[in-house]
Amino acid sequence: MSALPFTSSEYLKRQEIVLDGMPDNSVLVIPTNRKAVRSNDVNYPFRPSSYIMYLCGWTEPDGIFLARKSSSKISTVLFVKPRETKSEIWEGIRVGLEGALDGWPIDIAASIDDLNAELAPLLDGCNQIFSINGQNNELDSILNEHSTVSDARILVDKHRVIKSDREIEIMTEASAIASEAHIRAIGHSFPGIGEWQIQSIIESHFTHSESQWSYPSIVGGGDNATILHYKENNCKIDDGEMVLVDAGCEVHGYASDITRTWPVNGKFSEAQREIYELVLKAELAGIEACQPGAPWLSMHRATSLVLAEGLIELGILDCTIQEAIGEGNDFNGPYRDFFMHGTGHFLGLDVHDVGGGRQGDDDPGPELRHGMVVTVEPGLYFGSWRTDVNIPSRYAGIGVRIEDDVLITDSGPVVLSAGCPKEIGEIEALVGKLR
Ligand SMILES: [Mn+2]
Repeated sequence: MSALPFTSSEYLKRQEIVLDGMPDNSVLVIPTNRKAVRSNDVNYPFRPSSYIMYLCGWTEPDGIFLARKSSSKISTVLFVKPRETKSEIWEGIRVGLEGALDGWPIDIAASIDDLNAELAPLLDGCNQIFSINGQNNELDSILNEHSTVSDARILVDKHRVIKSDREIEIMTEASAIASEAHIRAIGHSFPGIGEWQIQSIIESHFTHSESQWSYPSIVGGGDNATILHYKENNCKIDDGEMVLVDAGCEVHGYASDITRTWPVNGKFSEAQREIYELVLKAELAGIEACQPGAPWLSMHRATSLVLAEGLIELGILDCTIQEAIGEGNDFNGPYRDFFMHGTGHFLGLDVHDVGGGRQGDDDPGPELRHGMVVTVEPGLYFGSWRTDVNIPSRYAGIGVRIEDDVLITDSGPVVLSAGCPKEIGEIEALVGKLR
């Protein structure tokens, strides 16, 4: 038997609710991700498709989940690689057909090696096919020959965005592991530490906790903190500089996503403190805006108002709040020179999870609802290297982002990453103290 993260009945409920959205005599076909070659016979680490994990918990490479609805009845098939000792000696022991049938929430297991022959009778009599194109070329061509293929993601995404109690339990664990990793990184910091050394502290804690990163860790000291998707992690961080760490892990495929920023010498300078306190105030306002029934953009509006007002107070912007926010309240005014990304995104099986528009986009997005998990992550960035805008010398080289993972509930926001310190006093008390 397998040890899947969810009960069989939870998977069956997901299958049922997704197929509820399909017409009678239609079929849902969900391939997993392909293995990707790194060089010669070495592959990149395999990561299964979030959709196949969601629907049946399958994590081996080479899987296709199929669910057919005919006469309002659901039947499911999982195509897997059959057992084969000669390959298993090299690649590891497979679940195989018997194993899949025994441990996974499906009706029938079939060999993926016979896909063409096995698929034909299953597609017979189906008027509509829902699938995800571009994952598996062989599958795509078989399906396209049979009929036009509609995008399966819209059927699944609206359910994936609402998390069950068990999903929340797993995401709470992922947030706790990432919180502890950040605490260790803060506690081991010192002037002159390498960005890569902080990365190794963070990621070794992920591994130690039977987890792994959910996206490549960003560790940016000084000006590197002003590069939003900085990934080199190869500079030393000098005395007097801050470091921004954006790192999260995954548990059973579910992501956490946390950002903290701290001075490597353990003491915020006056200028660093001014920017940090402003971003923290914006983040708290953003979390407070995470209420059920609130429009998607309400978090972004809340953080933006605080940041725009603060930028004026600090003399960085010389205009009215209305001008800072932008003409016609478009939240596209000059405050965006220093806060150029969205306030958050959905979080789940994907770190930028399904469910709707990203904040800062024009898409008004969905309403927040009980069971959704979002990130709240305002920031301010004053890259000394910028040529597009005047960077006040007092703040040059400062980049601050603070990010937490927030569960929307009917009784208000619950911060899943609350174990990770972010108050100035807490951070100053922790830097270097675990060395
Ligand atoms: Mn994020």
